[in-house]
Amino acid sequence: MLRFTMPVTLQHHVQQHHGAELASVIQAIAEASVLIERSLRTAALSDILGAQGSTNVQGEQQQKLDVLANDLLTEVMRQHPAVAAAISEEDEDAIVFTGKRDAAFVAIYDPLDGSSNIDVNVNVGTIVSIQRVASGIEPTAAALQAGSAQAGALYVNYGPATMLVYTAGRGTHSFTLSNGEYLLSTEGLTIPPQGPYYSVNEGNADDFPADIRDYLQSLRSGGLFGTRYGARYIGSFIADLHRTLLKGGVFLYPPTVKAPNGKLRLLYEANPLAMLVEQAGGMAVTVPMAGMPAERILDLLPQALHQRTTLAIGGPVEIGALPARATRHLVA
Ligand code: AHM
Ligand code: MG
Repeated sequence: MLRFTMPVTLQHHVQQHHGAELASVIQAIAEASVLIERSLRTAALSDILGAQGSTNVQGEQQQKLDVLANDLLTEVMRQHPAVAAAISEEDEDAIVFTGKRDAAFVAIYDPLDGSSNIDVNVNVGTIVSIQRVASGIEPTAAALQAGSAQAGALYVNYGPATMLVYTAGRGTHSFTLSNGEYLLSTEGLTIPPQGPYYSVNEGNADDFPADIRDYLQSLRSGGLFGTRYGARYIGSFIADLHRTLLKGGVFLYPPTVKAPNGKLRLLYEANPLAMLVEQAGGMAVTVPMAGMPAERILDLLPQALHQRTTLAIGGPVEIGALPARATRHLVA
């Protein structure tokens, strides 16, 4: 006999497990992402592809869709009574909303990650970290708490299907956009302990620390685990991470000569994804130059909103096998 089960909506899921206030913030972000998704779907038809002609605080060229996604998310956050401030990768300073002294959260986001891939119709994503504002704390100080204090984190992967993956500290759960609504796909995602792929920009390999080059070589040759790893690199963090979360393996952005502290941003990219991956049984650590100890991403105390970090993130087997200097106080 066929049984019909009601699909579980995102809002219902968050509300049931984490309360109404956080649920309404996550739901508002989800609604903004639906509008971003619509713009992406028709961008090639409506003159919103291509460069805006401006650069952001990171000195990167902004795409029109970067600006559109940023404006949209910021407006939605401004209107939400529980959000005290918006902190965006695209804006130099925090946007602190007036008249919301008791608001419980700050929203920290990369509105459209991987936007250099938009013009070639490759996945892009929205990433959001939600920090709690303790009473008497300025919103900017709340944003500079360690990643381990995050109330929640989510990303939206705009792909053949649009998926939203969130955690609020009790597992990592995925939802698929269907007729304007996110419906539960998988409750309690678990990253495979070991996977078939490594993901890194190998064009930078000559710059990597020698022991990281050796590590990658031993994944390729099968010398490390007796099985040869394949390479996958899209160049959109969310697309690379979504695959890593589902299929297993490891994503790395090690230090390079051009980016000695890594390229990815701690607040907008590394922290939210570290929480999502840890909640799914994975790990996320820094990849310092040889001789320096690695640290758990979620333990880092941010010094600045736009701080960058090196990153290795993925399954416990691959992260645990990183060169010893990089994991010595993390692995028993
Ligand atoms: P963005 O936030 O400006 O779009 O840049 C971040 C992107 C990530 O999506 C991706 O993982 C990384 O940059 C790729 O960098 P590279 O081209 O150096 O490999
Ligand atoms: Mg970006």
